[in-house]
Amino acid sequence: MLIIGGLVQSASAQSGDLQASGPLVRQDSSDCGNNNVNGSDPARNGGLVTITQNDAGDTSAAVQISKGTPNTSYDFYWKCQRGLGQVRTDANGAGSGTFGFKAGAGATLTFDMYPAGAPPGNKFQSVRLTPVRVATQRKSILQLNATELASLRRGVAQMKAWSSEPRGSANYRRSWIYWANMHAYFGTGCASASGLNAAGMSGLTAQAKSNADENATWCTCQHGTVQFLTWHRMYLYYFEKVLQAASGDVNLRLPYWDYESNAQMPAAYRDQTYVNANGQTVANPLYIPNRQAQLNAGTSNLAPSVVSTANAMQQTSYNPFNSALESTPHGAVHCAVGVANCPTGYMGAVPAAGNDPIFYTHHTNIDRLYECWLKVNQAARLPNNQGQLNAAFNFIDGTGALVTRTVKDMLTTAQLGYSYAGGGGCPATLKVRLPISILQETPLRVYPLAGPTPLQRGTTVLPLKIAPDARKAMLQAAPEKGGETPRSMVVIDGFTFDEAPGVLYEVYVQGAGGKRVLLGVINFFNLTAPHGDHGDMPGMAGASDEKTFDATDALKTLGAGNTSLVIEPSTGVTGTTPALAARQISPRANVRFSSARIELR
Ligand SMILES: [Cu+2]
Repeated sequence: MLIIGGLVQSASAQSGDLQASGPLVRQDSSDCGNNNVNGSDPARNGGLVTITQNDAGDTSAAVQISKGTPNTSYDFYWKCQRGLGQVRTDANGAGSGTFGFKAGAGATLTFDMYPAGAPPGNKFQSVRLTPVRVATQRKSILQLNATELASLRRGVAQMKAWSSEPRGSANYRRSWIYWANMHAYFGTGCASASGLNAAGMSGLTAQAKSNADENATWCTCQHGTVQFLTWHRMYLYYFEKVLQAASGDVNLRLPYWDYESNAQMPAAYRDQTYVNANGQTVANPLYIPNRQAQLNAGTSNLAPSVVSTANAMQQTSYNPFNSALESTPHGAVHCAVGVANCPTGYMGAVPAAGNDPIFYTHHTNIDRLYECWLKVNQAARLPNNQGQLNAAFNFIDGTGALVTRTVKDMLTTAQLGYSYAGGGGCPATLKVRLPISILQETPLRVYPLAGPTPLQRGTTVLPLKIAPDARKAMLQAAPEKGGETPRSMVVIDGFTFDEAPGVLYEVYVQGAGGKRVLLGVINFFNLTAPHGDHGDMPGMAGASDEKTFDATDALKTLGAGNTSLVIEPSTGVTGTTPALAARQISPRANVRFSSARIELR
């Protein structure tokens, strides 16, 4: 840990660090040990202190004020020892700061906090905080031992039970339905309730915000924006805190589903019952029936195109990586897990997805892949746009209190005190593809391939009519790239349909003798996301973003002969055929795109 001028530069919680967390209570005085401070009345709690400590006693205290006096500087004290620094509140009475100091490892700590002059009625005392050793590593779902899996089930079951607590209560804010609704929901103020008519939505009802906390937190998920990765990292951090509180296990960490290594739905989520600690067979809270049937039965796996990280991992800067990872595997996995692809329930529709326990395991894997990619060169790869970094989002902490946090305070796993277990490792595609040259901002050359094109209900084959000299240019070193061979990117623009097709589309380059190389897969998950401030999502018809695939290696492999672009429907799971997938497509779907081209970058 690096401590500079009292501010902790990198409060990195390694595995085996000591941690403690507790409320700041509005109370004028107490003894040095804060022996008469009681944190059990949420109405008197104005903030939270979180302690992280190593065995040498290097200690960081992260302070979050949630209900202070607006626009006020509070002096924060290690009680009866010394001042640690100041925290300034904003117009809403919220503020945060992190302070480093040296203390006895595992010794009980107490703090107090008040503005200059110590005015009565505006002073806060911490509860007694005794740091204890906690697990900090998120592991693969396949690596959890029986105790860890039992904690996970207990936590999810408790959050589901809290869904019937009174609206506006701290427990309701920690409930399963509240957290699903924080992501998005069907109903007033989010996505049109007509989405509930799609297949696989049994068990869900239209929702509506009913109080200030719900207004501040519901339907705040970020999709199709640069905050996709940053917001979901923050959301998972607080979901994990709530899950720890619900399970009563501070060592519980979110597991991830590494589907690129094992594409079968994990048994922990697939089994309808399990045998609990008392030997009783009981319902498994991680199972729901609202998933693609063969996946949920364990008889099919996610398709290789759906779980591939290859397109994302070759990106070299944040924005393109963020959108590539959001598309595949993120969106593709969502669609493949939904009962009949996007926009069906629960996973195939943004407003329903957070109701499926596998959602959090899926997103923890997305966060892990983000971390793998960042590790290559974190300083260069973290987002650095000030507008993005200063954006603030609202969440609910482990006690059920509303918190407002900025992106820059929750950007890295070091700031957040967790890491990923080494076991699963990072995708091989990350190692194979590196180092790779930076893609040109603007293409060196553009070769048009097709204008407006309707897709067949089966396989669409588009001959790549590229002049011989253009072909040569594609596979040749370019002076503009300092002698490197440019990347050949296939760009398909203006994908649209009249009715959701209920399939994914795999994109291939096909060479002589029908030999194919997969470029990637197109999914329509984001078309189910609520849009901006308009509240209701548009009808299911609509244009999706342009789709870009790197065809460099495919064109190299298949040579300069006659090649075609092949676009083929897929259900996203194994054990089926394009013909069977095509039968799922509505005759009214009319899927089409407006143009296709190859860009040399
Ligand atoms: Cu998602």
